[in-house]
Amino acid sequence: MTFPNGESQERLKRMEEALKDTRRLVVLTHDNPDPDSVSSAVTLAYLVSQRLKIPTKVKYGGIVGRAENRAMIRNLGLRVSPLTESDFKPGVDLAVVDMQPRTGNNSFPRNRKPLIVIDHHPLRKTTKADFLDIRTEYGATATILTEYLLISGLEIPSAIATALSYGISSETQDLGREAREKDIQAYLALFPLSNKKLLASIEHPKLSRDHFITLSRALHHSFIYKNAIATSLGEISNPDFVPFTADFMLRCERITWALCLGRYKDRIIVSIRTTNAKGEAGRFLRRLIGKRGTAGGHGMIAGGQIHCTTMEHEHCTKLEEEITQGFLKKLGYKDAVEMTPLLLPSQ
Ligand SMILES: [Mn+2]
Repeated sequence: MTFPNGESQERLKRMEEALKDTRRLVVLTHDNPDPDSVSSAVTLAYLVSQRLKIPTKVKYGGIVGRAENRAMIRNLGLRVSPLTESDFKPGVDLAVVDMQPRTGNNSFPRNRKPLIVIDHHPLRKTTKADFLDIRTEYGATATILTEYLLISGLEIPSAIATALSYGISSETQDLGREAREKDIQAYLALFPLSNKKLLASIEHPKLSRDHFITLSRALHHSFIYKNAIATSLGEISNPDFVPFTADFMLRCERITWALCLGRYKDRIIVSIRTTNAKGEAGRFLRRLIGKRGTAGGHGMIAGGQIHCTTMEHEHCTKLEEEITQGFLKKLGYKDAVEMTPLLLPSQ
């Protein structure tokens, strides 16, 4: 099997045709971007600015919270910045990566249509674009962008190769979660071009004291029932603590489903993780949250949010209990079950 195959060649051509009248481009990631979306966005910006000479900026909504993601941007000198109102002014075309508008996890304006959408999440009915490249069979959006980059014939800067390697490895937990042959091939193509020292500095960053405080809270507020674990973090200073905690708790022995909830600004952030490759976590969480908010994801990972009219403690606690009970019910534990603390007093 050749990598990349002719399909990406064809798609790159069509993408460039879609950009023929573009004078300026903004590439938008999802809110609180992860390494997959950041590396995909900077690679798209590099392709467009180098090949078509179109001035291109990478923008994100929310914050970059996770220490690894901050290290990635800082140590690789990636040019990404928070979104401002003026990014959406007329005359600027918009591209989105690793997300689709109107799914609740991004700040794409409702009155605009993106020129380009490149993503590996399932296509939503509402998604429209001049150029659409959705590949759900890929473990990472960064793999799609790696194919474009390899086909473009452009020189591959070490910072971009390193960013994409980390994008693929973190999205797939070192190629173990939802990674397919394409992801492995992309990673292997990038590996010789990546800066190993910088890669290590991204994977093992210093952690804030806040991180340890939240970790302690997570441990004390985790409850188990059979193969399920649920954690309520309460108020958090950094939305990325929620997916981080869900990943971490899933490592507990015998646990195959993890739910984590955290209160951030005007919403409750929800993450689901499962070790079940057929878990359909995205659909699971969309049904669990229902009309209370929005959610998305894929086979083994999913994220969502519940917008709250009030963040009053009682109200949030009640909502969180509802979600936790719903989580257990969807796993087949029909009656209201009693969960036990993860940290039982030592015997
Ligand atoms: Mn992704």
